[in-house]
Amino acid sequence: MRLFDNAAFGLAAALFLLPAAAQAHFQLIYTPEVNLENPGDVPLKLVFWHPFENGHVMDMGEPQEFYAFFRGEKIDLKPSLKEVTFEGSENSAKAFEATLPAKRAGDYILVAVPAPYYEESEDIYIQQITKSYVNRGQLPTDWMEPQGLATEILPLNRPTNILAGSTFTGRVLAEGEPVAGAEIEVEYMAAEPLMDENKPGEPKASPMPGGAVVAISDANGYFTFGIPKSGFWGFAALGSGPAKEHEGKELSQDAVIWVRAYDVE
Ligand SMILES: [Cu+2]
Repeated sequence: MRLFDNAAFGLAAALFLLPAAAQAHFQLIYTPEVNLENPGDVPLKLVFWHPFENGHVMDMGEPQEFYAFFRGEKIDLKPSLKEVTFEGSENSAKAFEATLPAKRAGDYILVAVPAPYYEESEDIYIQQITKSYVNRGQLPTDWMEPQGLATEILPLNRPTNILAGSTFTGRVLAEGEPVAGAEIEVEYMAAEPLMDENKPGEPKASPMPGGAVVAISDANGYFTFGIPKSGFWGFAALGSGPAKEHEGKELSQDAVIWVRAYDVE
């Protein structure tokens, strides 16, 4: 969802009770285990979804870019992309799977630049430039580095090792500069995808009664959010990117980051 900047659309949404309006879209780059001990191939899923609600799935276009950043170098993952059908609880949609070869120890920053998606209910395009993180061997190497993306959220806490009950701080950037006052939607991956079946697993949480959870970045682009529960948490800065138009329509170029929280046991 995004805040209505158009009163007519707000009214239309209220009249027709569009379910999409109450939910947050999130591009996923998902693998169940982000802390790896041994070298090997890591299976990945790219799904454009409403994972907090375990809701509607959107058809993804073929990603424009998909790579891992490792020790200062890009590993192109596009050749490993394979189209799959993700069967959500409400519908099925086009998604992708891929493989990350994680041979050496360190951080693998996964970056996906999807093709803009046309959202009919809002008559806009959405492009969620997404990052998620895998680490091998507990060795921190690259996670604190910006990736030079059109827009991105820079993590200030190690994204593969967040304590449930602590906080996550991020900084919203557009072309490397901080974005003040960005609207950031916060999402819990309530149902994690089942890797073999291309469908959601059992949800571990219910959707929020008030709809989207939202934070606003401060004057220097920072935001902090208390992580209440273990699992995967996503943050999406809406419209923080420099591109504002695609094929003659409004484009929301968003920055998405996923982090993994664990309980202290
Ligand atoms: Cu939506």
